[in-house]
Amino acid sequence: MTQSTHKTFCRFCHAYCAIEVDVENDQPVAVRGDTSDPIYGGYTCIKGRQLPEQFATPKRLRETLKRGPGGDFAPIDVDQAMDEISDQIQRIIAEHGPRSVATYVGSYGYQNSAALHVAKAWHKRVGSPSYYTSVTIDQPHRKIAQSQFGTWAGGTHAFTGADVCMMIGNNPVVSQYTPFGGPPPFSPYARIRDEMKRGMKVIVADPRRTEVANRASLHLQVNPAEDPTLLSAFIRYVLTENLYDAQFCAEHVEDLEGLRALVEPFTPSYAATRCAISEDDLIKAAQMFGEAKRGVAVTGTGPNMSPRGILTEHLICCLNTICGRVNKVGERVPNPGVLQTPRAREAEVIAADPAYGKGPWSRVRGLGEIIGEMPTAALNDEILLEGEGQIKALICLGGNPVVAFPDQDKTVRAMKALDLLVCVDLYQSATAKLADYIVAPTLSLERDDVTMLTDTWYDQPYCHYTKAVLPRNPQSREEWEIYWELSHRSGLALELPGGRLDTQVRPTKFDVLELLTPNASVPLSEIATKGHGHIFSDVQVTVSEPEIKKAHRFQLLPADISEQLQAVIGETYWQQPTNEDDGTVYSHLLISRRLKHVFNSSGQQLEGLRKKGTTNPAYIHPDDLAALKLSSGDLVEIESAAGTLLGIVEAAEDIKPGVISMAHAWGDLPDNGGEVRTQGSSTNRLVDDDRTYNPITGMPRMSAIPVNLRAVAEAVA
Ligand SMILES: Nc1nc2c(c(=O)[nH]1)N[C@H]1C(S)=C(S)[C@@H](COP(=O)(O)OP(=O)(O)OC[C@H]3O[C@@H](n4cnc5c(=O)[nH]c(N)nc54)[C@H](O)[C@@H]3O)O[C@H]1N2
Ligand SMILES: Nc1nc2c(c(=O)[nH]1)N[C@H]1C(S)=C(S)[C@@H](COP(=O)(O)OP(=O)(O)OC[C@H]3O[C@@H](n4cnc5c(=O)[nH]c(N)nc54)[C@H](O)[C@@H]3O)O[C@H]1N2
Ligand code: SF4
Ligand SMILES: [Mo]
Repeated sequence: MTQSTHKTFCRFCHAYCAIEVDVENDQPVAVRGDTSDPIYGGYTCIKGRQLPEQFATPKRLRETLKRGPGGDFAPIDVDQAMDEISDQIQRIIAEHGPRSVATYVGSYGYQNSAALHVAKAWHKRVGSPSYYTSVTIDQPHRKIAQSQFGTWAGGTHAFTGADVCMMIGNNPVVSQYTPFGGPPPFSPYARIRDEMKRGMKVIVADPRRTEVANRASLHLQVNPAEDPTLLSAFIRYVLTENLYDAQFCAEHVEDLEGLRALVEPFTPSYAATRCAISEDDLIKAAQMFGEAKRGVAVTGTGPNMSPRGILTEHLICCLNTICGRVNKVGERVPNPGVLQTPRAREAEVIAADPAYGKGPWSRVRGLGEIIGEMPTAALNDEILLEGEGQIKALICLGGNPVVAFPDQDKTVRAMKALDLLVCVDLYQSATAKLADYIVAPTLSLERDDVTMLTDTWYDQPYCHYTKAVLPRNPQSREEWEIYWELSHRSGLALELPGGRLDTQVRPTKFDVLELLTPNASVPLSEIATKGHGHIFSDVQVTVSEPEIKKAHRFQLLPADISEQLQAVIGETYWQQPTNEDDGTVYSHLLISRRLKHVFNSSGQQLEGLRKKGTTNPAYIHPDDLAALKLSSGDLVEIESAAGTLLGIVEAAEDIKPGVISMAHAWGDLPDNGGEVRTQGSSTNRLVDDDRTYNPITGMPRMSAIPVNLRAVAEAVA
């Protein structure tokens, strides 16, 4: 028997915890946190510790499957599959044009450090704009808001060392995710605890008393979808109480007086009533935030899935900026990135440049490219709508549209309408069941990777290059390799930032990653020699005076922000959950959340994780449950204007009355009903995407969905 132990990092989620893996006879047998790692210090979670089961489970695909004429799948040699897929794609491009071939990169595309860039390079090379990712149904509103607001070249305050952090609709203790300025998503609980010990105040605004709210200095248990109200009240408070940075505003901000006038109606008492929180708490929180010197407010998926995501993100930019929460001349940028191309960190505004409205255009709903990608909320329509530009083929890299996309029934129709659906997936997921080919992916432990995605998420210049821990399954392919296979067969060379990818000889992962990081602050070859995670403390950057002052200003009132803020005043969700389109009233608002033991739809297959739950319960306050004459464990039908789902109710004291909290990406194909207790159901059955949606991202209301619920007899299930 051969035995060995390897240092690597976990890629079950994007936290990339440094781990040690024990391997016996080429099989992983145990995973532990690497206590010697300078950032992670030995942290792991229950998901990462299941990598041995993920390797061993018979449910996992070890070879590529092809759908036969009868509809059943049969194994096919991977090279043969690549020949066939390449032929079909070339034929579809010749017949329908390059736009007809699309990629959707889902969350496991992001977990491979080369996938996004190589897929995008292929799309550029063949001239297909049809490049979609999960980001445009995640938190695209943040980047869009920032793009029309302007950014500070010196960066905004980091979490570590700040006096305050306000988190609005994110829960990093469970999700291991926060955008810049929130707790770094690496053992976040320990980070919050340490900073609070030092004196940081933490404010959380969430309709649920979340794991992070439990640790906060102050929890505002707000109504869902009231984030613009809450933030407007905060802005009004810091302006009226003179807690803002007047000097910074005078120099760098446009339209301060206009914003002041617009937030005037959002008095503490009005906002507290709408948010259904105490006025005293709202004032205390606004004061806590305003009186601090360092630290920012951040958001997460909650407000991004709720209506007015761009407005919420914009108001976050406004609040942080008027309080001057940016790195000023002489301050260190805690982590400029190890793999990034170095750029000037001057004390000035990079001018607003809206990341939308320039095309290429979608054929539906007036949508267009956003943040350099086509909007995923329009992908189904682009497949279903006949005519020039119709999408005929889709390569789905580690994503699961059937449970993750808004409007499940439409998604199923779209996936079935494709001439070619290729899924690169570890399992026969709800989506992969509809595929023509399911390609077995190379497992994370079988491949080299570098912490590219998280490069600027750390609060220190940390980087980890890992070599493969296990020998590669020769019948598998990496996500990026699918595009190399296409390039190899068509002779179209892919251009990466550092040069051309050889079409003839299969490149190594290292070759590809090197071509993706040609101007890294530390060369990849040096990072790779470490063999473990390392802080590259020489990567030091300090904010400097601009060499030539350009005097750009932050835009406090770009685009239709004034109109939107005025319209917020007329809203009535807080009085009664109402469907905007026809005024129908409902009893509850259903909000989204994450569960610790799964990563979206991943992990639901593993016995070690199923012990923690085999469904996505509809969590509801016990008083609401009693009023509905329901008990925990009852089967219910939840109904919105768009559809219904079967769910299992569960009493939870931490949910605000009037709210139901339910995780997304559960369940199987919708006609596979009756298995809600063992598979859960998709909350995207309650969402449709062609009535009320964000006019820029196309995202419909995926949280704060007005719903009714009623008991159903078990036999119906
Ligand atoms: N209503 C509602 N809808 C939502 C959300 C919400 O909060 N509410 N959240 C949205 C968000 S933030 C996101 S990111 C999307 C997620 O959308 P997706 O990324 O499309 O969904 P996942 O369930 O993460 O899909 C991951 C797929 O990868 C497969 N997989 C697992 N391991 C591997 C691997 O090693 N390699 C490969 N190639 N595949 C693997 C899994 O089997 C699964 O099918 O959903 C969005 N949808
Ligand atoms: N364990 C685990 N980790 C994950 C995932 C997972 O499925 N499981 N998914 C990953 C993905 S794809 C992403 S994008 C990240 C997301 O990371 P987060 O954004 O931290 O996601 P959540 O934990 O769902 O936190 C969203 C919070 O918003 C609240 N909320 C819902 N609607 C509203 C609203 O209208 N207003 C306010 N203020 N709050 C609201 C919910 O109660 C919830 O607590 O997590 C990632 N990490
Ligand atoms: S938080 Fe858990 S799943 Fe995510 S990288 Fe760390 S160990 Fe893996
Ligand atoms: Mo996400």
